[in-house]
Amino acid sequence: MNRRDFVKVTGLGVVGASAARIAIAQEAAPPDVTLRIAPVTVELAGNRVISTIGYNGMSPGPVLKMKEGVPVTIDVINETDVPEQVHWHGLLIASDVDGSDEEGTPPVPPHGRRRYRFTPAPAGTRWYHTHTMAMTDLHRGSYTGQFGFLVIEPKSAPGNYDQEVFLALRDWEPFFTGDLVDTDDQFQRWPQTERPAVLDTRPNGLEVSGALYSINDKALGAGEPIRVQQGQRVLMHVLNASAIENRALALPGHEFHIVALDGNPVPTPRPIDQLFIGPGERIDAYVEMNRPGVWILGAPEDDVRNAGLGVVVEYANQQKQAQWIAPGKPSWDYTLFGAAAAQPSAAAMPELVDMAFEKIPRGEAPFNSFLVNGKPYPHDREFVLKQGTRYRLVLRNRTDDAHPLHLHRHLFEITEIYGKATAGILKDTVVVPSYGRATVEFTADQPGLTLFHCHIQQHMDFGFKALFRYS
Ligand SMILES: [Cu+2]
Repeated sequence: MNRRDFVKVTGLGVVGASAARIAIAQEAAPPDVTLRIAPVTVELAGNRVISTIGYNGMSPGPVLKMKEGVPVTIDVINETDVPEQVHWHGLLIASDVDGSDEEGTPPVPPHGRRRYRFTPAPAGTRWYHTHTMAMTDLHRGSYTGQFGFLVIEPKSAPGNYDQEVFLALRDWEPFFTGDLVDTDDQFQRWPQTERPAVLDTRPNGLEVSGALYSINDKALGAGEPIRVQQGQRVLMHVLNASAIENRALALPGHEFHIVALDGNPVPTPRPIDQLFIGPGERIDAYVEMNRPGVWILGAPEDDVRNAGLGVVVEYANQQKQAQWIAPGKPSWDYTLFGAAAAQPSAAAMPELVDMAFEKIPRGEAPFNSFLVNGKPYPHDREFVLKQGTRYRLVLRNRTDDAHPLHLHRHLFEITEIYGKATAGILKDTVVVPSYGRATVEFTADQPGLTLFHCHIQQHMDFGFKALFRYS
């Protein structure tokens, strides 16, 4: 017990009332987890050291492990000069601890602290990260190193594997550019149901790009390789912790057996040779190590991989130069991992909510802005949920970009994407292709303000968000 706690406890006798006694005793009890937000330096490679804000002196922060259904107490200490928010991404928790100003979560004051208490659920690979606005400050919000994995362990043991690794994809040293090369469109074609008859040809505003990349805190070639042995099954937990871009990942000669998306087991686990993952998303996949050598697990684009987005996978007793082999045409498609779609009965039809997203080029010059259903944020009288009702959100992407759309505090089921019906894929973030559409369903069973937004920081900050409320 430190001096401060001691002072609190002696104060008890003065208060007297038993409810206050319990509250103060809880306040004085040590937390299960302490997160300290403070400046850190990250040595991405010997000659590349960056300054950012991290958790507990690191970026990424520690892998937090919690048990499903067992309440936790987390103390967040903010040693910076600005208010902070820690969002527990993918958890079904109350608005006042979810970590979003928009939902009314009290921030962690500058040079202050805040105690969070919640019951972690559901089991699976979740993550935690800052949720402040950044606007034009590229040293704030999710441009910083405030992110980490949060694993909620199930009550029963998960599948078998020999080794597990946590791989958070990141970009660093963001800058504004009017010259963004978007590579999302290399992926499979889809019906462009939302493509306007007449395209907006006004010049695009400045967007954000990264100069350096890493997996966890190391650029490709720096740090330790992932050491494996032939015959091992390695479970990879992949997170795109970027504030900026969708990413792909390949490992020459190996396949990723997808078992969960956003931490939730998929109905049809199966292998694929290349991952595609938007900011905020997680993929759990195991890899059978059956091709001895020294390989680069990395981004398929040469410039991105060479700027750091990769890690070496080294089999035991192999000492050659790490090899990269360009992967074939990507085939990523969420519906590969879904179940056959069932036709809902007319009586069980969910309530329809249409959301159309538009980009206004240089709408907040020199930056773009975004509208939802033709209107600016917050939309809080527009999207009113009735508790217990099943909703079908039709997400209409009327922009020339793919957007990772995230719903707080709820899981949704993808029922249609790329023009294909599917079922059983539960997620909290979905990448809706450019001029394409995704349909997702969820049950309104988490009363409280609920934020919905694009997980690309600049898009969110410039209007790509909506607030759902319960009636
Ligand atoms: Cu976006």
